Amino acid sequence: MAIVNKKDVKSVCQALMKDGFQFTKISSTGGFLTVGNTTLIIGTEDNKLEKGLDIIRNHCKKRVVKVPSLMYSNAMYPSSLPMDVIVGGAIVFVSNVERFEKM
Ligand code: 2BA
Repeated sequence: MAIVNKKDVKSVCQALMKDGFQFTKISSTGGFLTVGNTTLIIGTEDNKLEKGLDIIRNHCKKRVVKVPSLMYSNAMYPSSLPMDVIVGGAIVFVSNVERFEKM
C-alpha cells in the first residue's frame, strides 16, 4: 500500500503498469495537511517487491509545502509566518497477504 502525492501518480502508475504490476487507485486525504493524495493498493509476488519499491522510489519526489505555522505552534503564541513541511516521496506499508482469490 503506497500513499503517493497527486503530482507523482501518473508517472508512478505508468511505470508500475509497464512492469506488469496490478494495482488499485484510491483517492485519499492526508490527516495533517488535509489535502488529497492517492493510495495505491498493489498486490504482487514476494520476488517482485523490491522492483515495485524501486519504481515508487524513482517516481515519487520529496516536496516542500508551506503550511500556516498555527498548525504547529502553541495557540498562545501564534505566528503568521508559514512553515515548511517536507512531504513524500511516498509512504509505503508492506504486509503479507494471507489469502488472495479472484472469483
Ligand atoms: P499528511 O497527513 O497530510 O502529512 C503531510 C506531511 O506533513 C507529512 O509528509 C509530514 O511531513 C508532515 N506531518 C504529518 N503529520 C505531522 C504531525 N503530526 N506533525 C508534524 N508534521 C506532520 P509525509 O510523512 O510524506 O506523509 C504524506 C502523507 O502520507 C500524509 O499526509 C498521510 O496521508 C500519509 N501518511 C504518512 N505517514 C502515515 C502513517 N504513519 N500512517 C498513515 N498514513 C500516513
